[in-house]
Amino acid sequence: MNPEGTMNTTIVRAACPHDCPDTCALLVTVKDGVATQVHGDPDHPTTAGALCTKVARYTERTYHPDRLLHPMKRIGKKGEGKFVRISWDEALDTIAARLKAIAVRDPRAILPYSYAGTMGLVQGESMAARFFHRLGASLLDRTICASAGGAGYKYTIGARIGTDIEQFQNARLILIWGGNPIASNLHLWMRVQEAKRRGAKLIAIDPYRSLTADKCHQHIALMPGTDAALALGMMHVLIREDLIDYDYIARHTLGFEALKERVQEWPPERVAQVCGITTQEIEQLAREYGATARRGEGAVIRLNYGLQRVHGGGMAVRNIACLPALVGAWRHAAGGVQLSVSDSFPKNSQALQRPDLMPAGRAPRTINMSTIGNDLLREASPEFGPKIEALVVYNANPLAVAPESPKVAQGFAREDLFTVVLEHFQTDTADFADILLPATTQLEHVDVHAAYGHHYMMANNAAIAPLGEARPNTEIFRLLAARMGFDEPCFAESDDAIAAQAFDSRNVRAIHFDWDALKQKGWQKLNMPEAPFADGGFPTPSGKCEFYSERMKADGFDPLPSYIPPHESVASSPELGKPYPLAMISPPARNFLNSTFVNVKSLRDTEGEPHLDIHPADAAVRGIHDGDRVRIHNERGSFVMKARVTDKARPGLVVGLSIWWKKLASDGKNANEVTSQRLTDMGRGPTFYDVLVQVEKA
Ligand SMILES: Nc1nc2c(c(=O)[nH]1)N[C@H]1C(S)=C(S)[C@@H](COP(=O)(O)OP(=O)(O)OC[C@H]3O[C@@H](n4cnc5c(=O)[nH]c(N)nc54)[C@H](O)[C@@H]3O)O[C@H]1N2
Ligand SMILES: Nc1nc2c(c(=O)[nH]1)N[C@H]1C(S)=C(S)[C@@H](COP(=O)(O)OP(=O)(O)OC[C@H]3O[C@@H](n4cnc5c(=O)[nH]c(N)nc54)[C@H](O)[C@@H]3O)O[C@H]1N2
Ligand SMILES: [Mo]
Repeated sequence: MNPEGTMNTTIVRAACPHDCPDTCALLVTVKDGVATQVHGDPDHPTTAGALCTKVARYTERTYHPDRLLHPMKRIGKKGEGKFVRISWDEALDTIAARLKAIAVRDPRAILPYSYAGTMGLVQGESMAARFFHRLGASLLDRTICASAGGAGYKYTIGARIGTDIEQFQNARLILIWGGNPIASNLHLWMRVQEAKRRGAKLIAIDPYRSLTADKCHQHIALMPGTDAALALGMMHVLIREDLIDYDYIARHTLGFEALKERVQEWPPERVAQVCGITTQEIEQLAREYGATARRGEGAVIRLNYGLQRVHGGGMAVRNIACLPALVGAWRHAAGGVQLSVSDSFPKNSQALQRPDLMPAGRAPRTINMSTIGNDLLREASPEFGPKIEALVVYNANPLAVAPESPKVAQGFAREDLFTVVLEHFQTDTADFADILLPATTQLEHVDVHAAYGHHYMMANNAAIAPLGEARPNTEIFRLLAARMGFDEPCFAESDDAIAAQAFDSRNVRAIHFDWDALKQKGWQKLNMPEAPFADGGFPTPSGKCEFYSERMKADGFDPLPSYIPPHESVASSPELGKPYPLAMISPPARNFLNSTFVNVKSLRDTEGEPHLDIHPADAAVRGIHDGDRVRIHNERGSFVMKARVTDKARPGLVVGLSIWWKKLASDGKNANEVTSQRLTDMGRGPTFYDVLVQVEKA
């Protein structure tokens, strides 16, 4: 209350920190120091005043009774989740002492483990990265989400730059390929719907009739992991039927003649066989796509990451990224393809993360986050380097999200492993911590954001004071750095000082970047051309869209578009297909954000309990009825879900929307019990959707 006895109400400009393409502009209502509501900023063009159901409930998460509010140390067994409160001094002294003792022997035995719990450039990888670089810790290869597709896209296009979301309403044909924007990219979906109202046709390409596929005019339900073949088939038909743009091809592409020869091998009949769809679907798709571009109308592909979580995921994205150049779709601002636009932002990673602080003279060791299960169980060896002795986890929940969870849990349970977890909540991973530290949420700290689904630099002002004794990630690493004796000036920088270095304002795209101004306004659009490749200018070595890639050849890949079958499918691994005949995918649930929000009761209640969608034919032969509890299993493990018998899952496929907290499931397990640690063709990514299982009544 102010002296007059009325409430002090302010509106604070913030940004949504979550791993989602939309990176919304938020307006936080604060009454007497308490955040009471979070709204989408109506003035920010892509947020347009709308928020998803999760972030609309942000205050429920922030003030959740289970928030971690003070440091704790473990008293029970690893994984049991029993802790007692300790002081910050005791926590930091303990951590510094343990890390110092290990670093004296070999700092590479220490591993940071983080991902995108927050996408903030400050609370993500700034002070933390500086700390681990200076320490000489192992580097983490952050592959768990998008590295396969990113690699495939870059071979073809050069960088993750693509069609502006603000153009999608102007398209006439929209292919939603391996994505479910109603759940995972709501603000793109709003524009896609506007395009639909204006007469656009929407086609979903997805093994599952997702919420989005259900709302499209057409749904092509191919088998998981076969998209590369579909793109080859489309190119075959486009070239055969002369639906291509010779002028664009001649001026802005490389390797057309070789591509033409390659796609001869992929007539629709072969593609139909591989993908489990009809030749008509392939021909009609190619014809509509080619004809739309030929008419000079926007033919756009929203390509998402769902399709690259399989063995050939990198190649699939690479092939699809060839399509717009072949038909000249890039000429139209509402044509082309958007996978991610993250490379549009001139991020100043050097200043934020200071890789120059790494000790000279010894090559760093890199650990792939997607194989953490195996790597925690490895002994020291000349190839591997030292055994992992300490793990510092922040912005991530590997126990729930990393593949082959039984191995991950076994690794985290090692008695000789020292584990620190920085968290908001006592997650599945936190249960394994030796020291558990309370971190602030987005409402309690400062940050600056790039996006991967729009072109705005975003500011996040702190709306409220930290709850309890929670501290920002940056502050925790600042204090640890002091205890380790790191005295470089960068370890004393404030969060505002770090944010002010986030973008390179000498770069023409971020020429307007000024941290103080951004904090005031909340957002600022990058200076980007309306149609990024209308006149070519691809950021590849040749400056062209590379149908043929010399770099791929040098990296040991087929330099032309090809098809790499799944590690596990009935067709590609018939031996495995006998005991485990069903393909399983576990894509995002609408009410969760990966494993974040699973502990918010209202959202969990909306999602129901963990369920598995199975086709009526597959259910019938197993005697499974709707609502039965079923056990899903393979050689790696098993877990239980409630069956939903529905033709949303195509025959041969089961779908378990994810990612549940293991401890909030009836059997303490989730879909990652059965996923594998095998990697993608490119980018060393995980293959979450490349899994064979059997399902039976529990
Ligand atoms: N609500 C919500 N939003 C999210 C997330 C979340 O967990 N919940 N996660 C965020 C994160 S981290 C990411 S990376 C993004 C994007 O995450 P994506 O992985 O792109 O997820 P979705 O948009 O759900 O789209 C995945 C779709 O791909 C389909 N799919 C699976 N395998 C294949 C395949 O082999 N081929 C094809 N064509 N389709 C396939 C699935 O059935 C699903 O409908 O979403 C972000 N947004
Ligand atoms: N089976 C299956 N597994 C998957 C996927 C799938 O589709 N299926 N998707 C994969 C994908 S695309 C991704 S991106 C990964 C996601 O994996 P993660 O990046 O690990 O994502 P989350 O599960 O959301 O966990 C993030 C954690 O960070 C915490 N956090 C948030 N902000 C802060 C902060 O400021 N400080 C600290 N210290 N902590 C914070 C949150 O509380 C949360 O527990 O999962 C992958 N795993
Ligand atoms: Mo992701």
